[in-house]
Amino acid sequence: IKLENHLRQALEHDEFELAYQAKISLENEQIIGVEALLRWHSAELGEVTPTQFLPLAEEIGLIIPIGRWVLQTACEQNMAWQRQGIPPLRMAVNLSPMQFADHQLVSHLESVLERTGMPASLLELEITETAVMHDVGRALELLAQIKRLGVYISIDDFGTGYSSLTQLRDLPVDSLKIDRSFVRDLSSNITDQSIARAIITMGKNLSLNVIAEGVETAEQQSFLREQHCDDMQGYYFSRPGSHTAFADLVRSHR
Ligand code: G
Ligand code: G
Ligand code: MN
Ligand code: NA
Repeated sequence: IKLENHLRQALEHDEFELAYQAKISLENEQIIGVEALLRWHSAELGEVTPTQFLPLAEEIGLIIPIGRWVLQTACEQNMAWQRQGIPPLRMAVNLSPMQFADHQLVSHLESVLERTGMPASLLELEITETAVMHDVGRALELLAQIKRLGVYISIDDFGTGYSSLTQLRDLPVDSLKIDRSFVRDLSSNITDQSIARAIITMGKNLSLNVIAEGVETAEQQSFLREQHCDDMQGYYFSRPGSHTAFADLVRSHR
């Protein structure tokens, strides 16, 4: 109850912030995009992590207004960076299952893009494999609508759900994000190596971009590069940081 009361006030008290983490090409180590990650600095509770409050936000429906704030803020920030001379980058935003089920999602996406002036091609939505596979029929229809806007779509936490090859073939998505749990022990665990290799091969065969998340070591990066994984994301290259820290990273990395 306590968490719920604070969470209900967090938006109006302006307690949310976005952290930004780079996505890197494995081929040339260029920054190819950025993911926005929600942070809650609660006046009463201190730092509360998304894993602590997102399930509750989802349960009580607050994820809808919070998710709208995230989308609007991320798009505004991306345009602000461009005005500061940062080259155009694709901005990824996470969508929870309830947001994905929201019938106003597409019209809301359209209005945020219009309001912020962000080109649809610079927006990426990350949707978990579980949310997509929960209702494949609806996902097919909704993803097709989102693609018609020109928005880029990724399947997050890939490998943890139960997609079949056939389902994946029919989904209008652009990218697979290999779940962090398969990357963590990549240097030592032969099973995880096989899984990562299988996802990369499958992605290639379906003409999908494949990105590995949670890359923390040079060994993990080398393995992924040898397997021709397209991109990576993780603490090894950069941790999520403030919008100023991210702008500095982009400038210093060129
Ligand atoms: O950034 P961190 O590792 O704490 O994120 C934990 C989880 O919270 C991840 O599963 C991530 O996808 C999710 N998450 C982070 N930001 C958002 C957001 O803005 N919206 C939604 N729906 N999930 C988010
Ligand atoms: O589920 P999703 O992929 O959206 O989760 C992203 C979360 O992963 C973010 O909360 C981010 O803070 C976290 N993260 C990003 N890079 C790394 C990493 O290299 N190691 C670990 N353990 N977590 C990471
Ligand atoms: Mn994500
Ligand atoms: Na993920």
